[in-house]
Amino acid sequence: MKLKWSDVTPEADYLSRRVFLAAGAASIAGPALGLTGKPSGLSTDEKPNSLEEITNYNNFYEFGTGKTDPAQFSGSLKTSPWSVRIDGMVERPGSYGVEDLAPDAALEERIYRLRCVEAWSMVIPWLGVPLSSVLNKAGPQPGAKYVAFQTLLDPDQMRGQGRGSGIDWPYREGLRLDEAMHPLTILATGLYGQVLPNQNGAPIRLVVPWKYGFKSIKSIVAITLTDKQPPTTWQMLQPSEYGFYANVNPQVDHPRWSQATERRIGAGLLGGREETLMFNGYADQVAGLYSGMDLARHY
Ligand SMILES: Nc1nc2c(c(=O)[nH]1)N[C@H]1C(S)=C(S)[C@@H](COP(=O)(O)O)O[C@H]1N2
Ligand SMILES: [Mo]
Repeated sequence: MKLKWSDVTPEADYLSRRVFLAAGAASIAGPALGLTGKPSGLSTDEKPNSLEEITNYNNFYEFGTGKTDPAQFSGSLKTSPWSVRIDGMVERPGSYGVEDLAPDAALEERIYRLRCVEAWSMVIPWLGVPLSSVLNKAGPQPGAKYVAFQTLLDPDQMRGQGRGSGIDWPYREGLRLDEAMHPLTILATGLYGQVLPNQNGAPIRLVVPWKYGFKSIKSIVAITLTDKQPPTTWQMLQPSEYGFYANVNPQVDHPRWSQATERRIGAGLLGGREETLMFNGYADQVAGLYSGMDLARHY
């Protein structure tokens, strides 16, 4: 299906929500392998969404643009063995196994708010490790300023990567190095005490809770340190609507809709909208990263 800009609107989101409700909660993919994570003071005390909500209302365009497509079609992704290439401006470039980057014994539980640019939100209990611990394994060189990430490119496993999708695959994202090293930024390999379901970005995905969800790239195969701001998928698609920074900001509207409020998934269609918080509620921790920057210009 060819992607149209008008597909990505709160209205489209509402329509796919109705499909979701009609379809009911599907079973989750992936083994229900018991994992535990050390509790973290960085977790929110808000009530997490249900496993059913977290695994059946997804954005993962590699498997289609509908919210239930990832749950339906991501079973074709083979997540083991899986390695991540870490290269560019690092002292120890190489191919690292997921189990070396995020050993089960090192996992922390991070219950984070997730705010999608489409103006819906969830609370998700991730299991993961600080991205800084992974980058330090490779050793950033002094000149490195940015970190670029890539998702797997394989149309045989990812049906949405077929021709005509309108996206220049693989999905790419990036962070400034100081954002990447921030303690809130994690690589997740699990959620709700189990291995990450494919639809949530197995086997390893980024989670940056103060930015719009599209920054939190799934199923990562490459991490590259560089001294130049890397091209990123949504900015390449529509730079007037999606920027490199993509910090959650209720004062800077999307050109086609307001970002002042959000709909919490699971609150029900009559649940009412909540106010969106600056930096998605993480301002105390991250506002300092952007002091002196015009956030309306660097959206
Ligand atoms: N590779 C890849 N990563 C992706 C996406 C995608 O389409 N492809 N969608 C993003 C968007 S828009 C959101 S909101 C989150 C959703 O994560 P979740 O499905 O685990 O809640 O994943 C992000 N990561
Ligand atoms: Mo999103």
